[in-house]
Amino acid sequence: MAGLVRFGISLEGDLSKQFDALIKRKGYSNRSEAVRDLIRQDLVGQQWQDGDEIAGAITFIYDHHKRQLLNKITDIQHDFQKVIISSQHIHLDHDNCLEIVAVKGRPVEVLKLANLLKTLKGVKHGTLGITSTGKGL
Ligand code: NI
Repeated sequence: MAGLVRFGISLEGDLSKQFDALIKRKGYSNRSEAVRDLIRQDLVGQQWQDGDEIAGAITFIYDHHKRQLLNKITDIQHDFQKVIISSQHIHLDHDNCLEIVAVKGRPVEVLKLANLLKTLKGVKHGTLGITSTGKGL
């Protein structure tokens, strides 16, 4: 890793106030850490756009009583073994299951998997959290 580089940023008064309020609300210890996160966020977005290998988590909830749905979810996950690095099933309550699928791979494959799972009938809600493998950040 290269050494620390310092540079100044000029902001309009209003924007600066809003930024400080955001830092406080999010709990950053200082402006530098907040700026670093903003930059990394943009870099991660770039990695996705460039089709680089990325990491993420697909999280979804579904109706436990729909047995056919369980089979479909399992079938889909077996088809995406190269992308899935781990999955966890949590019995939320009597009726609902929560599943968290950790993924690593090309964005196009990860998106395909996330969309297949999220759009299954009986899946009530799903999200894809995207991050980076950490390489190059
Ligand atoms: Ni369950």
